[in-house]
Amino acid sequence: MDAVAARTARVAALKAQVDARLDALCPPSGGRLTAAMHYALSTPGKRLRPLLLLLTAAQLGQSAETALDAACAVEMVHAASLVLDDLPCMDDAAVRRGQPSTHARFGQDVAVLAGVALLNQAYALLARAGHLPAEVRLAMVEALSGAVGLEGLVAGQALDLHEPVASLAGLREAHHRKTGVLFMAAVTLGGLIGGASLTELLALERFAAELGLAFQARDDVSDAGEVQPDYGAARTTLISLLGHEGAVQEADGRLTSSKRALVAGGPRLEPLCAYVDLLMGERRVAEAAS
Ligand code: GRG
Repeated sequence: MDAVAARTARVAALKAQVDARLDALCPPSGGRLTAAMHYALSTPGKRLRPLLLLLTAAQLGQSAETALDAACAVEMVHAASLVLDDLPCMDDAAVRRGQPSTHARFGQDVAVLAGVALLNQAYALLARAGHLPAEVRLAMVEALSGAVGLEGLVAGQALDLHEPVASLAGLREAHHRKTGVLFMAAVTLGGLIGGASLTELLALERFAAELGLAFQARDDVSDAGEVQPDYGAARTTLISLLGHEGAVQEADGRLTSSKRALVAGGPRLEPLCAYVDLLMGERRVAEAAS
């Protein structure tokens, strides 16, 4: 097996561990609310955030088992954000991950409760990770709740709904809050579990912030080739601000910067560079998993 195939197989195996643990942590039995939570978690997502966490922790010498519940906590926050984002009062999306969105399947009332419950279960999972020192658990809760709150997803969503962006700086800020902050929390949790130094933690944050911008830039580029939902007034995107070529350059540049940040973080982090393209190119991972 060559190195690329080995990495692809490793990522697919980690993803399968995340899927199985989420299934165990949030089984479908118990009623309509737990069924909705299970549904929101089990629709086919790429599991990018837990993979970032697990690969970071592994790079710092920790097993997948040690970091698995923290990885699931991050995915629960992500799933909660998608459930809430899809609601009619937010982005009003009937389909998520190729399937009916959670409110389309279970009703809005249950979807709101499922999102809130997933969020709380995520923090509880971190607090209860008794195999990790209390100060690590506390730092993890602080990092993850910070990524959700007034400096993260919630604030980003409020801006998205009520203050449409028009400038490049504004769009980057929105992209950062939508994606970068949770990527940052994922690698920070991996770093905390792995006992990263301050220099390594800062490098990981920089890496994830750049990766988040690359991810969103790629999203704008690929969305531009698809039929878009009718949002009324046209949305500002990297394509509308920079043109197609400019948006592609932005994506490539951010990806390069993300790898540079890892290199700057030192020899323990540098090997993560080899996984960046793999994580950004979902197809090979999905194929290896099937
Ligand atoms: C209280 C958690 C919480 C959130 C409230 C609704 C909201 C505020 C925020 C939503 C922000 C949002 C929808 C961000 C989108 C992020 C994003 C890039 C989603 C797609 O990520 P992928 O491609 O998705 O990793 P999969 O489906 O593969 O997991």
